[in-house]
Amino acid sequence: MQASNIALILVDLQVDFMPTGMLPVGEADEIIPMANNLMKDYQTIVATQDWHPANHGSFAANHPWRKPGQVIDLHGLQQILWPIHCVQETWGAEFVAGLDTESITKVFPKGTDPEVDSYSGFYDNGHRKSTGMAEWLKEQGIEEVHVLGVATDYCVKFTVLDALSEGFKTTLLRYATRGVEMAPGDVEGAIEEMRTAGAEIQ
Ligand code: VGL
Ligand code: ZN
Repeated sequence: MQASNIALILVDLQVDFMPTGMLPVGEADEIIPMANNLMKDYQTIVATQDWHPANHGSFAANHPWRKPGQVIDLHGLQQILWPIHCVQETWGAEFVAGLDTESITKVFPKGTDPEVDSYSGFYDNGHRKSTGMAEWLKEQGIEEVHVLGVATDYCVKFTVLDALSEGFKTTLLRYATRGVEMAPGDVEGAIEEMRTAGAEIQ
């Protein structure tokens, strides 16, 4: 059992990020049994849920003649365009069927504003709006977080970096993460960034 001031953060364990989903992350399904096992050891478990409206600006399909992987300026921020994924109220946005969702204490949706993406579970990519996760964790007396999920090089990375800047002692459960690896080395680079920022890597 982990101490009661330590929370487990599950990042985006949703249908669309699994190997058969709309934004597939290789071997992401391997995380599910690990997450179910780990959850038994924590009293506070939060899950982030990528939760986009259909008109979200991160979807290539919402920009004429653009395709996934291209980068555009979205209201002043560099935005990588993605396939349509995790649309609110659709199957793809659901947590993976085998995930023990009963054990999740609280869910934090993100990416709900069509004008700005949100990789981190704490803030949007412009760092303007909080999801309330940091405040909520602090209210519960949480001082340390352990992070797993997808994608190592996007939502996991930015969640870990924000956790550190919010003052949480932060561990990346690397074995229970999988990455997009759009370019070779992206996952390794993300892990080094997290380590440099002060995260412990397990
Ligand atoms: C993610 C790209 C777009 C992630 C979410 O969960 O890492 N990546 N939306
Ligand atoms: Zn997304």
